[in-house]
Amino acid sequence: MRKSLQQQISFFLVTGIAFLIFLVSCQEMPQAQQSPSATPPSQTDPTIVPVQLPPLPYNYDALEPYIDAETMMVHHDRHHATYVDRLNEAIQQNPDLQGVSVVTMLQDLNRVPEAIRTAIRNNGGGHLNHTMFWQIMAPNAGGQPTGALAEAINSTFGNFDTFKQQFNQAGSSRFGSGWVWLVLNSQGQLQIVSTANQDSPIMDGLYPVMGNDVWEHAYYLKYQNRRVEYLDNWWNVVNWTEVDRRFTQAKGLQAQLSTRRLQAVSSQEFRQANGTAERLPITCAYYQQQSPVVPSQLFDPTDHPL
Ligand code: MN3
Repeated sequence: MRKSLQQQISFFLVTGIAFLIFLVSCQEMPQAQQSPSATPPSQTDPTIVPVQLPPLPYNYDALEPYIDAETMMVHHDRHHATYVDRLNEAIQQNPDLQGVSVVTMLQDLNRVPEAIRTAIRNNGGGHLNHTMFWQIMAPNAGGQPTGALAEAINSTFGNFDTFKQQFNQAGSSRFGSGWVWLVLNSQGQLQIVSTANQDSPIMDGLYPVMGNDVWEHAYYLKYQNRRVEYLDNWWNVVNWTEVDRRFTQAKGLQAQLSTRRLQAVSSQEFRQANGTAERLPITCAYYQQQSPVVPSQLFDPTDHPL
């Protein structure tokens, strides 16, 4: 009887241990099977890093009272962060695009696979536009530009006040969400344009010297529906030092390039000349070889961290 009890205990112990081993092995097996294939190649390549959200170069409340701290926090930490997250998600769907700059992709969206084209347009544009936006604002800023930029504004628009008036008019008349811009065009001239949603001027071969975000998320908490008041107050936070740096860089680079190469960006010429290129499968190497329409040096490398 005692022996039988010992046999039963031994039996249960052995069975229990065996069952535990079985359970543990069942849990480890899928991991062991998944690890080589479940990790995307990009995560094992240390040279490929996702697009990063650039830090705000000042405190949330630095632009008070013209732009409130809560708006800056939500705008940077949530809206811009979401553009970055969704941009990375889109790029991960097509590993061949990893390492291709946002600027390069936006310059000819037809070469981006159709399945992620809209995502790249909206979130790549959103990332690029906001990266510039934080830099061209600063505390204790405002006033007027000086030097070559002031001269160019005066010669193009007559005087600074007229320029501001036309810029604000373009911003207030943009229906729905979008941006208003001062750009340098392919002829090296300043021009005011506005774009819908997160479209970037570089999609039309225009260099964004400065731009104001007229999405409601940029002003609604403080100004509600009063976009005109926001547009007026925004001039108090314009960082002319940075805007002037962008203008000087754009002018210098533009001067180095032939007019033809610049004009090709905004015209249909490129697509016509390249025929069916946009239907070819895209690869990183292909893209870099076949898309030299505008040298990436035209754009500020800090605009496109990729
Ligand atoms: Mn915004």
